[in-house]
Amino acid sequence: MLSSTLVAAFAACFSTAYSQIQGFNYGSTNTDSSAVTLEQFTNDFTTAKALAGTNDAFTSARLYTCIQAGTTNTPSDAFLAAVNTDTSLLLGLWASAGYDTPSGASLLGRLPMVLSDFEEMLTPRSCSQENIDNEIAALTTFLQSSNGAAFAKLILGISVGSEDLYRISPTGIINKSGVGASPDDITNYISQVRAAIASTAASGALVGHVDTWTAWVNGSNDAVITNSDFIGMDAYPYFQNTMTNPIGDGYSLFDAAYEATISAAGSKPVWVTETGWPVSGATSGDAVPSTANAQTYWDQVGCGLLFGKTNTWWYTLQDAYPTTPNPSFGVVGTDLSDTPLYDLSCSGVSTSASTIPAAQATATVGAASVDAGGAGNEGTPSTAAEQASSAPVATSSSADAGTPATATPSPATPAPTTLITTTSVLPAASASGASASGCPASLSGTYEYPHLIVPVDKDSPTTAGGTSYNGTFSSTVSSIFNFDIPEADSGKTCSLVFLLPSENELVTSAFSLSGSGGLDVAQLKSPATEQTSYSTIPAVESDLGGPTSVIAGSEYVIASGSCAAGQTISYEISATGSLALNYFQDSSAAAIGLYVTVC
Ligand SMILES: *[C@@H]1O[C@H](CO)[C@@H](O)[C@H](O)[C@H]1NC(C)=O
Ligand SMILES: *[C@@H]1O[C@H](CO)[C@@H](O)[C@H](O)[C@H]1NC(C)=O
Ligand SMILES: CC(=O)N[C@H]1CO[C@H](CO)[C@@H](O)[C@@H]1O
Repeated sequence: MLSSTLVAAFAACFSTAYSQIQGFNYGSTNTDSSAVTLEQFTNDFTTAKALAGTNDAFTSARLYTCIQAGTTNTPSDAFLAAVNTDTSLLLGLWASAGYDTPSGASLLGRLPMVLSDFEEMLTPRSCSQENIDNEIAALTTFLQSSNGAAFAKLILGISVGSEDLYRISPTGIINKSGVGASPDDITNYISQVRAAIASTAASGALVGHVDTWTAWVNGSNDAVITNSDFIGMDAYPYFQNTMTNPIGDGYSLFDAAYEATISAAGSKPVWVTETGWPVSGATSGDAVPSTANAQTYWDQVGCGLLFGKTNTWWYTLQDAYPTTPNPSFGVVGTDLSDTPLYDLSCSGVSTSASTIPAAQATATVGAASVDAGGAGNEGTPSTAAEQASSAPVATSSSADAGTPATATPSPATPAPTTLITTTSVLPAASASGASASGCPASLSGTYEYPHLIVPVDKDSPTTAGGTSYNGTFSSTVSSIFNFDIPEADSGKTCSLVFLLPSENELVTSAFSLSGSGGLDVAQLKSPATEQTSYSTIPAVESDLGGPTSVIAGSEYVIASGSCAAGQTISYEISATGSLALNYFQDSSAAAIGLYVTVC
């Protein structure tokens, strides 16, 4: 009953200011380890909504645990506070408590011991399971209370765990980030949570997981992606201290992490569950905490890239009560106040890329390129209890730090590449000065695939070809491709690429190719529909030309320019010469067909 319809409903409510959810992260304890009370949660949620400059857009809370601090499995007071203040929730269940072996002492009472007692002594007991049982008990108790129905309506998603996979990775271990959990554990707990809520008012809630971007792009964790309804990503350029990470690179580092995660997530939505820049604390690599830098990061990453475009829970409203941690990320200090430490209004911030230094130059990333670690972080909290409280965990950087996607190896066959650079073909909202060099032809980074392919036949001019999986180009048939360029690509560079692997590279696709000739590509003034026939092809906006000779084992970059974010862009491709090509458009294995790569 909740799921995406609810998300859509919420989005609609906030559309005056922002069309997606904005919120902050809320720990269960204060910096002195005391429990956050009902009154505090209530004041926090009320203050977040009233923050000067934000247009009342910060209406959501992400929690790390369902358990009220200091209790075994009493529901968090944040739940009632959310109901009372109409605050939407990304719930969290703490999923890392490790394993323990029963102490010999606890078995001594059984003397004399039998073999099974010794076996029990040696068998690790999952404390995490006990912990998840308590988390689930707290959640279901509140769902069954008199406030349960109102609470369920506020749930945007349920995250099973937080950065558990980061903590078992080399960088997490080097940085003593504390106990983590394996991908198997997380997927197991996800099933348990789904089963536990199935008969409650929250049945159908989106269930997923939150982790650092480095964990998401690690293929060994793919099962967690497969089993999640959403992907929560934490990323902190501040902590990427083995890379060049001054505030001037904050945007590009974040964007690279975000794009890599989106790429790894496939069809799953990626929500930004933690990011921010500290207002005070130690320097981390080149990253200097200050309110001025926190302001820059808010403006460029928050206002420029995230707010209104993707569900975002910023780190954070307040992390400095009663004492100030090092580093401290709060947009308010020790005193809770709706007057922030810096300007949150996004005023003077244009979302155009030109206001975002260095973004265009370095934002590309090889999604698959998480090699063994090497990079890492500092300042991460070391116990689960601390973690569940409020501290952000460092986002690790990977060893490929600074290696843009353009350096990723291209497919096996050495491919002749025709590069026809046109800077205006993918119309941009503004001339952003995007680099004219274009994006990689390979699909190793972010890319868009066509949402509609329509063949049209000159010999059958009034027949609507309808939707097709194939691209077909011959002396009589051409194909029209519609691409929906997401808002999120605003300010980026898009390249239109045509990929034709050699036959022996193909696994899940096939093509037939005969004759000789090239392709002629035209951008159309309006998108095609399933009813489009040869006689109703939309007018040509511009002729982009194309490769004069198409041969298998090639990648062609047809045109590059600023992404037409938020628009549907349509291209007609015809054959030249005697070329006849019919292929099954497919992005898995060896990708074949027409795509827009984004960088
Ligand atoms: C990748 O994930 C696996 C499973 O979570 C983990 O054991 C491994 O250390 C990770 N590798 C890196 C480089 O983070
Ligand atoms: C699509 O392409 C595949 C591979 O060449 C071919 O087997 C199939 O018949 C084509 N389908 C259509 C409708 O052209
Ligand atoms: C606190 C700590 O150990 N930080 C380390 C995290 O990992 C990186 C890279 O291995 C080190 O540079 C940090 O010193």
